[in-house]
Amino acid sequence: RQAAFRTNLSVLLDQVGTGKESLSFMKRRIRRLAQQWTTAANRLDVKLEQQWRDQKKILVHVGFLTEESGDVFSPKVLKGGPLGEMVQWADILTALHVLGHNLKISMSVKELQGFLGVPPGRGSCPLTGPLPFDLIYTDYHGLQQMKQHMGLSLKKHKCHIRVIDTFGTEPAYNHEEYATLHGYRTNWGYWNLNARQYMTMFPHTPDNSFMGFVSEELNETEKRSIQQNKVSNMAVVYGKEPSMWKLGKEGFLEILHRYMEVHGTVYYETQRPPEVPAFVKNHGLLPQHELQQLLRKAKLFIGFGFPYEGPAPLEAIANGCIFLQPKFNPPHSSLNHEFFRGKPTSREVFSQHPYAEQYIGRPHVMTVDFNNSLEFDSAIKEIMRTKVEPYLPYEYTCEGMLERVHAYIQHQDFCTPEPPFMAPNLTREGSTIGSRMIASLFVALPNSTALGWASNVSPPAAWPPLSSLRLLVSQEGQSCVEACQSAGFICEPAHFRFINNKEALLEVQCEVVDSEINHILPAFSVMRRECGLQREPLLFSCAGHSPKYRRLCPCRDFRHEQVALCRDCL
Ligand code: U2F
Repeated sequence: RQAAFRTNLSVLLDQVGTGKESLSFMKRRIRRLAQQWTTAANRLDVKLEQQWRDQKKILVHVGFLTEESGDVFSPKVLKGGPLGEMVQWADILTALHVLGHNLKISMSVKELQGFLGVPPGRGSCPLTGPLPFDLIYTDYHGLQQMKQHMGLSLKKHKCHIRVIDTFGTEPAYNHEEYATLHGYRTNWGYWNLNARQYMTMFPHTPDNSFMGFVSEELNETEKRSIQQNKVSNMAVVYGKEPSMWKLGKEGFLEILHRYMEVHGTVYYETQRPPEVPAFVKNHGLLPQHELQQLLRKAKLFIGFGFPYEGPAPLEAIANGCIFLQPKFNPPHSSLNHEFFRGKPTSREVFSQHPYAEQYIGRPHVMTVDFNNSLEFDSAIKEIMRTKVEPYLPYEYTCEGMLERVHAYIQHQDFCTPEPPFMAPNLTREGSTIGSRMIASLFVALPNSTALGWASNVSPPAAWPPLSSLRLLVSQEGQSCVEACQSAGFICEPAHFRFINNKEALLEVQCEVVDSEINHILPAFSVMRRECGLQREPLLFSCAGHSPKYRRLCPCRDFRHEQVALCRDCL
């Protein structure tokens, strides 16, 4: 069946259910953004020009909100607890509904069992028949619950699963045996999924798929009125929990207060939290729409280093604030910071909000060393005199999210075995390389004929399409994430299988070519003239790097403000 866009959200609102603050928060959000979703659906409908879209049967099982997982989030919704996850789930549900899919929503193990058709009960009772869904969106808690209640059949059906995973999972942590043998074992990873089945909140690592969420959009009139009503000396502090204000913040809060009126939205019960200085005008935790109103007046939204990578800075920038945040030197990661410890990634976080820093940047975002009071002082002054327009990257608009989720649903397929690989007849651009290594080697693969498939045979359908592939060799110690980025591309794990061959290594003049199980492969050691190909496709990793190795990297182009999609991806 063809999926048809839906603009009425009442069925969805009924499906979400009642009885918990988290559900009420999500429903309020869905209602508040309803108009925005409708406009976006109409626009995307026109943009896709009647393209056929399969209607999928989709189950959404929100594991972290189930009683069985302890649901620590719901009781904190009105008390300054994390809301980012709820923002994202509300938006995912809305996107799937608006795209016209056949949606079932489960927030308890009982509902999960009902939808899957497994008999209720505690033990592991395998699902015997076919899976009644094309796709299941869940999280790590939900995955664990499915394992407990679907038993062995989970393995058989796991290609249909998508895991909403805020901070991301790198391939080395995802491969059970490899993680266990090489020190990448955590409480979360080791599910042996294709790493692209993990879907993140920001485009952290291209090894995973970027799901995202949406932020409020403004029309031209609203933008103009916001710019006229900005109070140039008004700052709002990012941090709704008193603990986010501790940790020696007094110094720079004092400096900030010299120039600006400081506002906060810190949760409190009866008394003002002692962490919040007396000069701060604390509004208490605000409902989302009131926070937006506050941000519309403020000039500056300032982060103190925590929470990491939340939605609020995007909302602030969308409402015309400049986001000022601390640089982290050394970077924070699971190796040195409590918050990231045990998370299935070694990603290094160089500031409180790397997306804001890398993808948005000046004039909307300023990332400075907060320990350097001169630098901090001059940043404040610069912010007060800089005029900025409200800005929201396309990928965080409703249309951008619908477009991306639509593309994933129609094109990502982890169930059909990939066709046997045929070595492409790589055409090379640029001069002869000889025995000397060049910094980067681009290979254009313009069409199927150039890839060595006879012109009367259609090439295996690859998504993203092969036309987007650019082969590049990293520097020693550099990952493919960085190598592709520094050339203006993005690493595309789906393309690894096309470059994991001797032909791609042709110019390197390897003395030995081995095939091994290691997440930095394909790669080669310059010193030893040893080349290594990857033997385990699950370990293809954009993130992997190793000091003495140069990696072979499958990069691809990407759309402006829609990094998840290549030019020909729609
Ligand atoms: C992130 O979670 P947080 O909930 O701490 O992220 P924030 O960026 O602070 O904000 C989430 C939402 O809270 C709303 C605001 C955002 O949409 O509009 N809000 C509000 O309604 N009222 C207020 O007074 C203040 C904010 C991240 F998203 C999680 O994944 C992480 O677990 C967490 C820790 O790093 O950070």
